[in-house]
Amino acid sequence: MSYAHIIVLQQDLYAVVQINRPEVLNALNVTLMHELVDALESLDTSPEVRCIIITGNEKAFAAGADIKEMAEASSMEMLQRDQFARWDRIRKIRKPLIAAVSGFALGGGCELVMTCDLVVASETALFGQPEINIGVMPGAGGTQRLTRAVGKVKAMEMILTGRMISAAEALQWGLINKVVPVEYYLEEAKSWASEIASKPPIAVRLAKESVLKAFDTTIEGGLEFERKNFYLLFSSEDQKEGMSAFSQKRKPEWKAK
Ligand code: DAK
Repeated sequence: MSYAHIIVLQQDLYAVVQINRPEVLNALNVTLMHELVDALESLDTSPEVRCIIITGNEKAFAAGADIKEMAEASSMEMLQRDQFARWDRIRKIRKPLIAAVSGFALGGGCELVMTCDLVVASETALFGQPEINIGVMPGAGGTQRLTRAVGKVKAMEMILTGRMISAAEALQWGLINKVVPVEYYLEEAKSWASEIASKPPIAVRLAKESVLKAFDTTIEGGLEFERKNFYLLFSSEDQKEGMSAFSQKRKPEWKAK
Protein backbone atom coordinates (compact mmCIF):
# COMPACT_ATOMS: atom_id res chain seq x y z
CA MET A 1 0.00 0.00 0.00
CA SER A 2 1.41 3.36 -0.97
CA TYR A 3 -0.04 6.67 0.20
CA ALA A 4 0.93 10.34 0.17
CA HIS A 5 0.33 11.19 3.83
CA ILE A 6 0.46 7.95 5.74
CA ILE A 7 2.90 5.06 5.95
CA VAL A 8 1.60 1.56 6.49
CA LEU A 9 3.87 -1.19 7.78
CA GLN A 10 2.83 -4.70 8.50
CA GLN A 11 4.83 -6.87 10.85
CA ASP A 12 4.05 -10.17 12.50
CA LEU A 13 0.33 -10.15 13.09
CA TYR A 14 -0.20 -6.41 13.45
CA ALA A 15 0.12 -3.27 11.36
CA VAL A 16 1.41 0.21 12.11
CA VAL A 17 -0.23 3.13 10.36
CA GLN A 18 1.86 6.26 10.70
CA ILE A 19 0.39 9.70 10.03
CA ASN A 20 3.03 11.50 8.02
CA ARG A 21 2.64 15.25 7.46
CA PRO A 22 5.37 16.37 9.86
CA GLU A 23 5.67 19.85 8.30
CA VAL A 24 2.21 20.73 9.67
CA LEU A 25 2.37 18.65 12.86
CA ASN A 26 0.37 15.90 11.15
CA ALA A 27 -2.69 18.10 10.57
CA LEU A 28 -5.42 15.88 9.20
CA ASN A 29 -6.45 17.04 5.71
CA VAL A 30 -9.08 15.43 3.53
CA THR A 31 -6.63 13.35 1.49
CA LEU A 32 -4.97 12.05 4.64
CA MET A 33 -8.32 11.06 6.14
CA HIS A 34 -9.29 9.28 2.91
CA GLU A 35 -6.01 7.40 3.02
CA LEU A 36 -6.30 6.60 6.71
CA VAL A 37 -9.82 5.20 6.37
CA ASP A 38 -8.86 3.29 3.24
CA ALA A 39 -5.84 1.73 4.96
CA LEU A 40 -7.76 0.85 8.12
CA GLU A 41 -10.60 -0.76 6.19
CA SER A 42 -8.23 -2.78 4.09
CA LEU A 43 -6.23 -3.94 7.14
CA ASP A 44 -9.51 -4.78 8.84
CA THR A 45 -10.20 -7.42 6.22
CA SER A 46 -6.65 -8.79 6.03
CA PRO A 47 -6.26 -12.18 7.73
CA GLU A 48 -2.57 -11.40 8.39
CA VAL A 49 -3.45 -8.48 10.64
CA ARG A 50 -5.06 -8.86 14.04
CA CYS A 51 -4.41 -5.50 15.62
CA ILE A 52 -3.68 -2.01 14.24
CA ILE A 53 -1.51 0.73 15.73
CA ILE A 54 -2.12 4.34 14.69
CA THR A 55 0.78 6.66 15.41
CA GLY A 56 2.42 9.92 14.37
CA ASN A 57 5.92 11.05 15.21
CA GLU A 58 7.66 12.16 18.39
CA LYS A 59 6.51 15.78 17.99
CA ALA A 60 2.91 15.21 16.96
CA PHE A 61 0.35 12.47 16.82
CA ALA A 62 -1.89 15.00 15.03
CA ALA A 63 -2.49 18.70 15.79
CA GLY A 64 -6.09 18.47 14.58
CA ALA A 65 -7.96 18.80 11.33
CA ASP A 66 -6.20 20.99 8.79
CA ILE A 67 -7.36 24.48 9.77
CA LYS A 68 -6.20 26.07 6.53
CA GLU A 69 -8.26 23.63 4.49
CA MET A 70 -11.52 24.56 6.21
CA ALA A 71 -10.90 28.19 7.19
CA GLU A 72 -12.91 29.80 4.39
CA ALA A 73 -15.74 27.28 4.19
CA SER A 74 -19.38 28.20 4.84
CA SER A 75 -21.80 25.96 6.73
CA MET A 76 -23.43 24.97 3.45
CA GLU A 77 -20.10 24.07 1.91
CA MET A 78 -19.18 22.03 4.99
CA LEU A 79 -22.55 20.28 4.79
CA GLN A 80 -22.40 19.65 1.05
CA ARG A 81 -18.76 18.58 0.95
CA ASP A 82 -19.38 16.41 4.00
CA GLN A 83 -15.64 15.94 3.98
CA PHE A 84 -15.70 14.61 7.50
CA ALA A 85 -18.21 11.84 6.80
CA ARG A 86 -15.44 9.27 6.52
CA TRP A 87 -14.47 9.79 10.15
CA ASP A 88 -17.51 7.73 11.15
CA ARG A 89 -16.07 4.73 9.36
CA ILE A 90 -13.14 4.54 11.77
CA ARG A 91 -15.38 3.52 14.61
CA LYS A 92 -16.67 0.65 12.47
CA ILE A 93 -13.22 -0.95 12.29
CA ARG A 94 -13.58 -4.34 13.97
CA LYS A 95 -9.98 -5.05 14.87
CA PRO A 96 -8.49 -3.44 17.98
CA LEU A 97 -6.98 -0.02 17.32
CA ILE A 98 -4.12 1.14 19.51
CA ALA A 99 -3.10 4.81 19.48
CA ALA A 100 0.63 5.31 20.11
CA VAL A 101 0.81 8.98 20.96
CA SER A 102 3.71 11.38 21.36
CA GLY A 103 3.60 15.17 21.21
CA PHE A 104 0.41 16.98 20.19
CA ALA A 105 -2.90 15.13 20.03
CA LEU A 106 -5.25 18.07 19.56
CA GLY A 107 -8.76 18.61 18.23
CA GLY A 108 -9.41 15.96 15.60
CA GLY A 109 -6.11 14.36 16.70
CA CYS A 110 -7.43 13.89 20.22
CA GLU A 111 -10.74 12.69 18.78
CA LEU A 112 -8.89 10.17 16.64
CA VAL A 113 -7.10 8.94 19.77
CA MET A 114 -10.46 8.52 21.47
CA THR A 115 -11.77 6.47 18.56
CA CYS A 116 -8.99 3.99 19.27
CA ASP A 117 -9.52 1.22 21.78
CA LEU A 118 -6.28 1.51 23.74
CA VAL A 119 -3.88 4.39 24.12
CA VAL A 120 -0.17 4.25 24.90
CA ALA A 121 1.52 7.65 25.23
CA SER A 122 4.97 9.11 25.66
CA GLU A 123 5.71 11.36 28.64
CA THR A 124 5.76 14.27 26.20
CA ALA A 125 2.26 13.71 24.84
CA LEU A 126 -0.22 16.58 25.12
CA PHE A 127 -3.95 16.12 24.68
CA GLY A 128 -6.46 18.87 24.05
CA GLN A 129 -9.62 20.09 22.37
CA PRO A 130 -8.51 23.62 21.44
CA GLU A 131 -11.25 24.26 18.86
CA ILE A 132 -12.73 26.97 21.11
CA ASN A 133 -9.60 29.04 20.43
CA ILE A 134 -10.36 29.14 16.71
CA GLY A 135 -14.07 29.92 17.05
CA VAL A 136 -15.55 26.45 16.84
CA MET A 137 -16.02 23.37 19.02
CA PRO A 138 -15.19 19.67 18.75
CA GLY A 139 -16.98 18.06 15.81
CA ALA A 140 -15.65 14.51 15.60
CA GLY A 141 -16.91 13.10 18.85
CA GLY A 142 -15.00 15.26 21.35
CA THR A 143 -18.03 16.41 23.31
CA GLN A 144 -19.34 12.85 23.55
CA ARG A 145 -16.33 10.53 23.84
CA LEU A 146 -14.30 12.86 26.05
CA THR A 147 -17.25 13.29 28.41
CA ARG A 148 -17.71 9.54 28.64
CA ALA A 149 -13.98 9.01 29.16
CA VAL A 150 -13.20 11.67 31.77
CA GLY A 151 -16.59 12.82 33.05
CA LYS A 152 -18.48 16.08 32.65
CA VAL A 153 -16.37 18.56 34.57
CA LYS A 154 -13.01 17.52 33.12
CA ALA A 155 -14.51 17.44 29.61
CA MET A 156 -15.94 20.93 30.18
CA GLU A 157 -12.53 22.09 31.42
CA MET A 158 -10.77 20.87 28.29
CA ILE A 159 -13.44 21.93 25.80
CA LEU A 160 -14.30 25.34 27.26
CA THR A 161 -10.76 26.48 28.07
CA GLY A 162 -9.04 24.73 25.15
CA ARG A 163 -6.16 23.94 27.52
CA MET A 164 -3.89 21.00 26.82
CA ILE A 165 -3.37 18.31 29.42
CA SER A 166 -0.17 16.35 29.95
CA ALA A 167 0.20 12.60 29.50
CA ALA A 168 0.33 12.24 33.30
CA GLU A 169 -3.00 14.07 33.67
CA ALA A 170 -4.54 12.12 30.79
CA LEU A 171 -3.54 8.91 32.55
CA GLN A 172 -4.95 10.07 35.86
CA TRP A 173 -8.19 11.18 34.19
CA GLY A 174 -8.67 7.82 32.48
CA LEU A 175 -8.18 9.03 28.92
CA ILE A 176 -5.19 6.79 28.21
CA ASN A 177 -3.82 3.42 29.32
CA LYS A 178 -0.12 3.92 29.89
CA VAL A 179 2.66 6.51 29.80
CA VAL A 180 6.25 5.57 29.01
CA PRO A 181 9.44 7.52 28.23
CA VAL A 182 9.37 8.97 24.73
CA GLU A 183 11.91 6.51 23.32
CA TYR A 184 9.65 3.55 24.14
CA TYR A 185 6.09 4.60 23.29
CA LEU A 186 5.97 2.85 19.91
CA GLU A 187 7.72 -0.26 21.22
CA GLU A 188 5.26 -0.40 24.09
CA ALA A 189 2.32 -0.11 21.69
CA LYS A 190 3.84 -2.86 19.54
CA SER A 191 4.16 -5.15 22.51
CA TRP A 192 0.47 -4.57 23.35
CA ALA A 193 -0.40 -5.25 19.70
CA SER A 194 1.60 -8.50 19.73
CA GLU A 195 -0.09 -9.61 22.90
CA ILE A 196 -3.59 -8.92 21.54
CA ALA A 197 -2.65 -10.51 18.18
CA SER A 198 -1.82 -13.71 20.06
CA LYS A 199 -5.41 -14.02 21.35
CA PRO A 200 -8.26 -15.80 19.52
CA PRO A 201 -9.36 -13.24 16.88
CA ILE A 202 -13.08 -13.95 16.88
CA ALA A 203 -13.29 -13.58 20.66
CA VAL A 204 -11.26 -10.36 20.40
CA ARG A 205 -13.62 -9.02 17.77
CA LEU A 206 -16.78 -9.81 19.69
CA ALA A 207 -15.28 -8.51 22.94
CA LYS A 208 -14.42 -5.17 21.29
CA GLU A 209 -17.88 -4.97 19.76
CA SER A 210 -19.48 -5.65 23.13
CA VAL A 211 -17.43 -3.06 25.03
CA LEU A 212 -18.27 -0.43 22.38
CA LYS A 213 -21.94 -1.32 22.70
CA ALA A 214 -21.81 0.11 26.23
CA PHE A 215 -21.54 3.58 24.66
CA ASP A 216 -24.79 3.47 22.77
CA THR A 217 -27.25 1.35 24.64
CA THR A 218 -28.88 0.84 28.01
CA ILE A 219 -27.27 -1.49 30.56
CA GLU A 220 -30.00 -4.03 29.89
CA GLY A 221 -29.56 -3.90 26.12
CA GLY A 222 -25.80 -4.10 26.55
CA LEU A 223 -25.96 -7.12 28.85
CA GLU A 224 -28.24 -8.88 26.40
CA PHE A 225 -25.84 -8.10 23.54
CA GLU A 226 -22.88 -9.33 25.59
CA ARG A 227 -24.61 -12.58 26.50
CA LYS A 228 -25.48 -13.34 22.86
CA ASN A 229 -21.90 -12.71 21.78
CA PHE A 230 -20.71 -14.94 24.62
CA TYR A 231 -23.02 -17.76 23.50
CA LEU A 232 -22.02 -17.21 19.87
CA LEU A 233 -18.39 -17.95 20.72
CA PHE A 234 -19.37 -21.50 21.69
CA SER A 235 -19.71 -22.28 18.01
CA SER A 236 -16.12 -21.21 17.33
CA GLU A 237 -13.35 -23.80 17.06
CA ASP A 238 -11.19 -21.53 19.17
CA GLN A 239 -13.55 -21.84 22.13
CA LYS A 240 -13.26 -25.66 21.99
CA GLU A 241 -9.49 -25.37 21.58
CA GLY A 242 -9.11 -22.82 24.40
CA MET A 243 -11.08 -24.80 26.91
CA SER A 244 -9.55 -28.18 26.03
CA ALA A 245 -6.04 -26.68 26.09
CA PHE A 246 -6.82 -25.40 29.58
CA SER A 247 -7.90 -28.89 30.75
CA GLN A 248 -4.93 -30.54 29.08
CA LYS A 249 -2.56 -27.95 30.58
CA ARG A 250 -1.11 -26.94 27.23
CA LYS A 251 -0.88 -23.76 25.17
CA PRO A 252 -3.88 -23.24 22.88
CA GLU A 253 -3.37 -23.06 19.13
CA TRP A 254 -5.83 -20.58 17.67
CA LYS A 255 -7.29 -21.12 14.23
CA ALA A 256 -9.25 -17.87 13.99
CA LYS A 257 -12.30 -20.04 13.30
N1 DAK B 1 -3.94 22.75 10.72
C1 DAK B 1 -3.09 23.25 9.79
N2 DAK B 1 -1.81 23.53 10.05
C2 DAK B 1 -1.36 23.33 11.29
C3 DAK B 1 -2.18 22.80 12.32
C4 DAK B 1 -3.53 22.50 11.98
N3 DAK B 1 -4.41 21.95 12.85
N4 DAK B 1 -1.46 22.70 13.45
C5 DAK B 1 -0.21 23.13 13.14
N5 DAK B 1 -0.15 23.50 11.85
C6 DAK B 1 1.01 24.00 11.12
C7 DAK B 1 1.28 25.46 11.46
O1 DAK B 1 0.47 26.31 10.68
C8 DAK B 1 2.75 25.56 11.09
O2 DAK B 1 2.86 25.65 9.70
P1 DAK B 1 3.75 26.82 9.02
O3 DAK B 1 3.27 28.09 9.60
O4 DAK B 1 5.16 26.48 9.46
O5 DAK B 1 3.53 26.67 7.54
C9 DAK B 1 3.30 24.21 11.48
O6 DAK B 1 2.18 23.33 11.55
C10 DAK B 1 3.97 24.21 12.85
O7 DAK B 1 3.07 24.76 13.77
P2 DAK B 1 3.44 25.94 14.77
O8 DAK B 1 4.47 26.82 14.19
O9 DAK B 1 2.17 26.56 15.20
O10 DAK B 1 4.11 25.10 15.95
P3 DAK B 1 4.15 25.45 17.51
O11 DAK B 1 5.04 24.43 18.11
O12 DAK B 1 4.45 26.91 17.71
O13 DAK B 1 2.64 25.24 18.03
C11 DAK B 1 0.55 23.98 18.24
C12 DAK B 1 2.10 23.94 18.03
C13 DAK B 1 0.05 22.57 18.06
C14 DAK B 1 0.26 24.48 19.65
C15 DAK B 1 -0.07 24.95 17.20
O14 DAK B 1 0.39 24.60 15.88
C16 DAK B 1 -1.56 24.91 17.19
O15 DAK B 1 -2.22 25.52 18.01
N6 DAK B 1 -2.13 24.22 16.18
C17 DAK B 1 -3.57 24.17 15.97
C18 DAK B 1 -4.23 23.25 16.97
C19 DAK B 1 -5.72 23.25 16.81
O16 DAK B 1 -6.43 24.27 16.96
N7 DAK B 1 -6.30 22.08 16.51
C20 DAK B 1 -7.74 21.94 16.30
C21 DAK B 1 -8.09 22.16 14.83
S1 DAK B 1 -9.84 22.03 14.53
C22 DAK B 1 -15.03 16.68 12.29
C23 DAK B 1 -13.82 16.04 12.32
C24 DAK B 1 -12.72 16.70 12.84
C25 DAK B 1 -12.79 18.01 13.28
C26 DAK B 1 -14.00 18.62 13.26
C27 DAK B 1 -15.14 18.00 12.73
N8 DAK B 1 -16.17 16.01 11.80
C28 DAK B 1 -16.16 14.56 11.65
C29 DAK B 1 -17.41 16.72 11.56
C30 DAK B 1 -11.59 18.61 13.82
C31 DAK B 1 -11.40 19.91 14.00
C32 DAK B 1 -10.08 20.35 14.48
O17 DAK B 1 -9.21 19.58 14.80
